Amino acid sequence: MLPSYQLSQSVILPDLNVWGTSSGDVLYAGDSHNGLIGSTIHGGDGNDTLYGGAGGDTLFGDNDNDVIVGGAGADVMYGGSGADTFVWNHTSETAGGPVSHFPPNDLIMDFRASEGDQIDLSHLAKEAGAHLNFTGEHDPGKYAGGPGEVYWENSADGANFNIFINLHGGTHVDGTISVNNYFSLGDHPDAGWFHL
Ligand SMILES: [Ca+2]
Ligand SMILES: [Ca+2]
Repeated sequence: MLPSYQLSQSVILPDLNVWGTSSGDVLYAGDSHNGLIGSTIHGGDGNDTLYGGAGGDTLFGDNDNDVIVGGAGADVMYGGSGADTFVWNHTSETAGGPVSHFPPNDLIMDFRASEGDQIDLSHLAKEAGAHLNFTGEHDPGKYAGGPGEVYWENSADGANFNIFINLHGGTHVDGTISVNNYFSLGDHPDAGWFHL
């Protein structure tokens, strides 16, 4: 049985399981075990802000409008109900880089555009030296992207949308984020999914 703690606001503990309260919390995963083991954080009710640690964390916003920042490591994120925002501050936080490489990518499990969920990549503009722009579905005949391009394609098994971030143009993909398509109900990534 892993330790579990009930937290009030803005508490940092090196724990593996963190539960927020029924109001809006700011919760940070600890980097215990040198970040090799990720944490599990539940925001609970209220508009919560969740920060993952260095490891591969499992983050649940739960009810209401949450902000979820996985940080480093391959994180698995659930926004829960409400308009949730998934934030990346640097392409290195996307963990996977090109999707064919290990470790696996960050994964949003329950993205619902209809609830107002958003993927916030606006902090990557500085890294790119320019604003990012969404260019839609990847054209398989086109191997090189332009600078600042964000585009998507279906994963080989059809379960996920893989979203690619190409900061500087050319064939090198700087970051990859995956979104499970179970809740998309035939929808696919479009410009409205992103804050760029
Ligand atoms: Ca919440
Ligand atoms: Ca993390």
